[in-house]
Amino acid sequence: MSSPGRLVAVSNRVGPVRGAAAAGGLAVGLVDALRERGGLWFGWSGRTAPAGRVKLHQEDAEGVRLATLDLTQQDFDGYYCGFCNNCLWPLMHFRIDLMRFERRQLEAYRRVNARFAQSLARLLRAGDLVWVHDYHLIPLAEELRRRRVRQRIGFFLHTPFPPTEILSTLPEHESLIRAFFAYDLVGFQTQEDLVRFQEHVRRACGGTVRGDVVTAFGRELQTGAFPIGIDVDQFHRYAFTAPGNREFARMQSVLRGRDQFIGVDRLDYSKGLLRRMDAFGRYLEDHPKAHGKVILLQVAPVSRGDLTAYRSFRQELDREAARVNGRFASFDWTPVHYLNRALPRRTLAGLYRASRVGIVTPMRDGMNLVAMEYVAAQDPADPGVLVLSRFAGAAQYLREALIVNPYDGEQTAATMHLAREMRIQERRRRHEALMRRLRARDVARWRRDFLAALGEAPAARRGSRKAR
Ligand code: ADQ
Repeated sequence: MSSPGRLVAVSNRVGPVRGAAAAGGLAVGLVDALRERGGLWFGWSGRTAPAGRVKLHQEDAEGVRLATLDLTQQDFDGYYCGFCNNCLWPLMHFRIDLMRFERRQLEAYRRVNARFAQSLARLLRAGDLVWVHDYHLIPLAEELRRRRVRQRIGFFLHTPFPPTEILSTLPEHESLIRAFFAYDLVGFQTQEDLVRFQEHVRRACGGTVRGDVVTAFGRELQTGAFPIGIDVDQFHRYAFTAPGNREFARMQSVLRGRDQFIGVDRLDYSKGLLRRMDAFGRYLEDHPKAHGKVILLQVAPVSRGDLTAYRSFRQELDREAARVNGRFASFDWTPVHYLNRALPRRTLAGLYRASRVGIVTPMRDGMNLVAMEYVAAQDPADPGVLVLSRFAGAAQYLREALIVNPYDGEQTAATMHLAREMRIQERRRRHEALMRRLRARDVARWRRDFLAALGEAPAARRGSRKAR
């Protein structure tokens, strides 16, 4: 049974709706569906306000209603900087060495989810399909159910899901996992993430798994893998029309025949930037003939700059880039070009196109859209080569990339060489196959598949939601 109702998207950050494609991120995936169904998008306003003055803001943009709530400073610190990004983010990326758990922050996380639920419940209509995004909002459905919300609610996790041994290090993990069971559908990026979730429920929560249905805490939950994708043709167009093609031409004249390797990542420890820099240094060490002929352009805008772990990581990366440049640069060649800036997506598309090799080597990543954007921006007649970490979800799908283990610096360096030297026939063959894969799993399919599965979530299960 498919629902004709509105789509209600919920995510930590909302919008933009106008120019969503140019802004990238989640907006690309959601805005079309919200427009088609005359939807509502709910989340944090991005602002803090004193406790008595926290407001719900509402506006309409191109047929989509945006509803956003302020946070108090205390909630911002405890929920966003604290439990979300100092505890759950490292945990989801298998970095328990960086995980900081404080009960006060867990309380803020629950409090913000409860506030979101309270405001959102009032805005919902019968027949709405609610789609909640990412680790910030895991307990949202539980809070909505407490407020007698009966509509179908789905959840999609954009990060990886960790193995049970790692997840069990989180104090009170059971309450977090129980919260998943208030949803009608929970979706993951890859089959591996899905299996890890199911394994955890079986081993740590005494649950059972039958096909995609997971039973625990007295409830049944539909689960599935829904790999996210990009709008392939649109991104390709960005690289071949103004201003992307101008950026491409400008870059080519700056490069003057040199080969460019490109990395584009939020400045985050999960993205493998330190080891990438090191592997590039190793590549230069091993291939003196490449000196003066290759540069690595690393674009890495500051992200979550309020957090200590991110600040010290940035300093380490600055030092590592300086080390490689100090070791190899000559008066007319600087091997590492490093920009701490966000760039317009059309500019990015031109830069990808101008790069002989795309280096995407996260230590752990839910999917990784940069890998897909790099492939989509290439010229099919003379395409570049993608070097991709096996620990990005994208490696499950993009089989014709050169797959590396980012913990193996020697292999990564050797693969950089292989990528640069690859013959044109081989590059074309791989690129063609990768484009077929991108098209088969683009962002429209991700959205369609998830919403269809949510629309079909069995009504009987929704009726029996007695907590144990
Ligand atoms: P992110 O961790 O942000 O996303 P990613 O999938 O690579 O990682 O998406 C980043 C997006 O930001 C890309 O569209 C990229 O073009 C853009 N971007 C990066 N650097 C930029 C810059 N300097 N200027 C402009 N734009 C830039 C999370 C998960 C991923 C998952 C996505 C989607 O961590 O694993 O793939 O959500 O589900």
